[in-house]
Amino acid sequence: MAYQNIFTQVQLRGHPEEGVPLDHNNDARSGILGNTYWMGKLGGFQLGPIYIGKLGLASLLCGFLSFEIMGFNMLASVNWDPVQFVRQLFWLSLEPPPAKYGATFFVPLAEGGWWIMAGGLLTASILLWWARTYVRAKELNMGTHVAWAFASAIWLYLVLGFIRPMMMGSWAEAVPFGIFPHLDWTAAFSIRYGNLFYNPFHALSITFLYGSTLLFAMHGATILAVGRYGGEREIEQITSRGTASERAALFWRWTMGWNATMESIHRWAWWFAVLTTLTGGIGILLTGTVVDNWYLWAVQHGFAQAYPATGVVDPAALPGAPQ
Ligand code: 07D
Repeated sequence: MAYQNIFTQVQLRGHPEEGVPLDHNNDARSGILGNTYWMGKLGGFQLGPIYIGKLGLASLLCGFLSFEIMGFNMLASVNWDPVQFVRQLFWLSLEPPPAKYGATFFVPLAEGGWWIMAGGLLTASILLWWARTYVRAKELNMGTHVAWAFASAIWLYLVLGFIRPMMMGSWAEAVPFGIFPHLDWTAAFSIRYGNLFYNPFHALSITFLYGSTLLFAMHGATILAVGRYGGEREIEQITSRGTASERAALFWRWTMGWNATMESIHRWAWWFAVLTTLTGGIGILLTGTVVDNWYLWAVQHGFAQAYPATGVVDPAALPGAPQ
């Protein structure tokens, strides 16, 4: 008989798992929606119960409206031609108001008013979804770690689309809605502010982004490697000797002299993920507000070299140039 653990490719079809009951009647969760073999290949084979509730419904509604505003504006931009809409979809855009409108909320719809509306609804949708992750965790007597990690991503989103544009006094600084347009915006932003690679917070954000993937790979691989000893029961093995956890810890002490614990590795992962967007948001907030050109900033602080004199004058370095 083979040893089975939660990683073993066996799909038990028994009584459906309804989840713990809540201790009040305000429980808006659905019943079990079904199960499929293919979902079971990726994770749990059971679909549902799902909890929509008031926050979830309001969030989905705002998200849907925002998505529709973006879609219809893009459709209008190709003269309501559905074929061109599909062909050009990746290039289509809903742009924020131009600089002449500054940071006012009163902008004609066709000149960025729709962008403000779509952005406001998207923000409402995201914040309502955040509240949902917080409230659901509380209802289950869990910690709120997921909600706070999500909040870090929302911080970067808000800096990019709202806080920094308001500080710069112009909606035109914000990101357009569109697949390639938002990527073009990213490249243009980097060039406009003197190459984002010289922004130390961008570097920090990349460190944590890449670091997250590395840590995730190391932890995932470690647990899979000791799965045959029940390594998936990682937390309960922290204090038990002779277990999968002890092997996993010894492996890392052998190969790099030190090991995270079964608890601390999850804190490492949480912090790396959270710091990606936390440092990223700081970097974007400083751009154009405190630092106008990251390359010149880096030269000034001695970690980039000045280009040899070419006779070409950098207009940004001239006295009286806008800072
Ligand atoms: C963006 C925010 C949270 C998201 C939320 C979700 C919806 C869904 C759906 C309506 C991801 C909202 C949900 C909207 C709506 C419907 C259907 C999280 C986000 C709440 N960079 N770069 C980063 C690298 C360069 C630039 C971060 C690498 C160039 C700009 C990261 C390279 C240029 C910005 C990173 C590289 C440039 C960044 C993002 C290499 C020009 C940012 C972290 C190897 C291309 C952002 C400080 C993240 C930032 C950012 C990586 C190069 C520009 C670490 C690896 C030099 C303008 N870059 N980058 O998790 O924080 O994003 O910068 O070349 O704003 Mg960069």
